[in-house]
Amino acid sequence: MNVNDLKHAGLKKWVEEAVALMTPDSVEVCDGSQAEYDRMIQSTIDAKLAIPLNSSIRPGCVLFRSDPSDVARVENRTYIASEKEEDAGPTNNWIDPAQLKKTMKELYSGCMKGRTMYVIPFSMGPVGSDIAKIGIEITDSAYVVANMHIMTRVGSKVLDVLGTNGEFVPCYHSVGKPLAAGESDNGVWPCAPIEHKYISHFPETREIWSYGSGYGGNALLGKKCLALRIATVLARDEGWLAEHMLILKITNPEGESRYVTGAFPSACGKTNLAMLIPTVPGWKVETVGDDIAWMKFGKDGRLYAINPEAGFFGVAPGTSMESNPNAMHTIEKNTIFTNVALTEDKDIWWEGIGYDAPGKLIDWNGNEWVQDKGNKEQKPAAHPNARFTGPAKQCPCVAKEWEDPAGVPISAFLFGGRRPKTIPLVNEAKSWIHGVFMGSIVGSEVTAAALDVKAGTIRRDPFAMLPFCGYHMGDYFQHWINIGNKSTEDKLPKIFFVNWFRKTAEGKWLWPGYGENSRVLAWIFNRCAGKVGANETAIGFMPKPEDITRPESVSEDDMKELLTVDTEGWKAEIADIRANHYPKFGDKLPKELFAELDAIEKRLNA
Ligand code: TSX
Ligand code: MN
Repeated sequence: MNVNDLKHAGLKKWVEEAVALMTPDSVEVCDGSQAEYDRMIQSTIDAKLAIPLNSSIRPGCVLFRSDPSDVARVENRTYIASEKEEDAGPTNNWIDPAQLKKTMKELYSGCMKGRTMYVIPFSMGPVGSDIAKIGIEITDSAYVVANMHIMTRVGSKVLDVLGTNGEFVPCYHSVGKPLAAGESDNGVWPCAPIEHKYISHFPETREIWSYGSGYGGNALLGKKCLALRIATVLARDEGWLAEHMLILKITNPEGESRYVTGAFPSACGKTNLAMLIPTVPGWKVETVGDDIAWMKFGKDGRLYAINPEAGFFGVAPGTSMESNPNAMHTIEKNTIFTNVALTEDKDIWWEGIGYDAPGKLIDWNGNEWVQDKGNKEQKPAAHPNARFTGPAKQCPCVAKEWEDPAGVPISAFLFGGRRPKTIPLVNEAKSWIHGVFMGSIVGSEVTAAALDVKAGTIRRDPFAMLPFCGYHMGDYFQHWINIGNKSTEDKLPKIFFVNWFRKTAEGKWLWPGYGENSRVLAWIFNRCAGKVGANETAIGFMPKPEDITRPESVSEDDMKELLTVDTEGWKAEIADIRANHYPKFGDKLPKELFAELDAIEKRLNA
């Protein structure tokens, strides 16, 4: 489709301005068809950026290897450019929007020379859903177009909903690597050096400008940029929630279903939980979403969630038939792999895939790689942040209502993190504000891989939203408190804190995790259904020992340790929050949260 065929005058004008600024050789408006997807993939194969995988093992799949400098989101180059610095808050990078636009316009000037500009109309959420939002991404990357086809709903049907004057979030993206006449990428992943990369958000004008990176969250602008950073601002202003949460459907042996959402910091196995296979007989878990939930109040006063995405952009290393068979089946076909290793028979391999590397591989840098299990220093064959992009509809456990435009009614919010000590297996909030407190203190143990903080300390990531909130985190906590005042406690989701990662003093896992987590989900389900009691403790409601069935591998003593209040540990936790965590948010930290802290401390001392 041609720019002149665009019926939306505002959209047409915006595209024409971009063309004048970025001077591409040609412009294409994306229609979202399979033929278009195939053309995008073929063009990246022709440019030697993509390698087709073995069609008898992995039909419709390709492998990309990025530039070694362009392998992950770049938080230090991610900006919230609000009019006032105070509105971005202390946990976001801020630049004056006028100044940032001036800098970026210079970078955008002529940046698409030698390339095609693709105009991608996309819907976050089922097309036409009341909860969905439309974005238009302008990009010079066929890799981005192909990924957006999987991760969002793209094309003409979106333009139909947009009509002649509908609202959209304008998103600029360029890899920042113009081509000379006759030049091709020829096997070199295009991107700009780090100091020219900008992932910019303009919350007041609801715009996204991204430059210099072709990777994931930096380039697929519907995901972290629109569905989280811009959407949090819309949600604050319009009274709903845009959250970094998975969405699960749980069905009990009687056939009754409930839906829960959950927020976890990175490396807690959120995608594994989203696709969990229960070990408790008769229970079923299905997936509605694995990363983002948008929730609005229905007329009945309950919160309804949609998954704004249409695919999974998951971390490959560690994904195996053991840890997540449903993810493994999802990515058997029609999947884009980025920075995984390539086998001799043109299949994929990564660390933690569950079997040894078969023969000689090509690693994510494009070099020959032979597994040497005796060598602890060996560099991994797949980048630790290597990804798969797979369609949600291919997931064997995707819930039938995953695309329901009305969303699914939410019974519970889960918060969690990797906490080797103190935090029990499960703990239910006593009230909405207590639950907001739980969300605000989410954190995970720092692993040896992160060099900035001492291993063994807790890195706080409130609501798992620290890198994804488009405004001041203190105001975000207040928004959560306000949401609680828009309905009644019987209709609001119950809030739970879970911890699959408790260890003994000797460093042994206390809880087997994975499918066994269904025992905890069953208790949560039954709490929501009013079918089970609880012990009221200083930190919240906890299961009575007889109400959570014990996995075979867990001793009675270990079960007790998982489910008792560590009073001394909690006192230290409270002191850490008071001294080190809450002060980060300054005056904007709602006083209700300090009051909650005082109340819990008082109960612990009673
Ligand atoms: O994803 C995980 N989940 C959630 C699953 C639904 N992981 C992997 C985290 C890294 C992404 C887990 N790791 C979980 C978990 O519940 N628990 C653990 C810790 C653990 C690891 C290995 C064992 C037990 C616990 N092995 C044995 O007990 C034999
Ligand atoms: Mn995420």
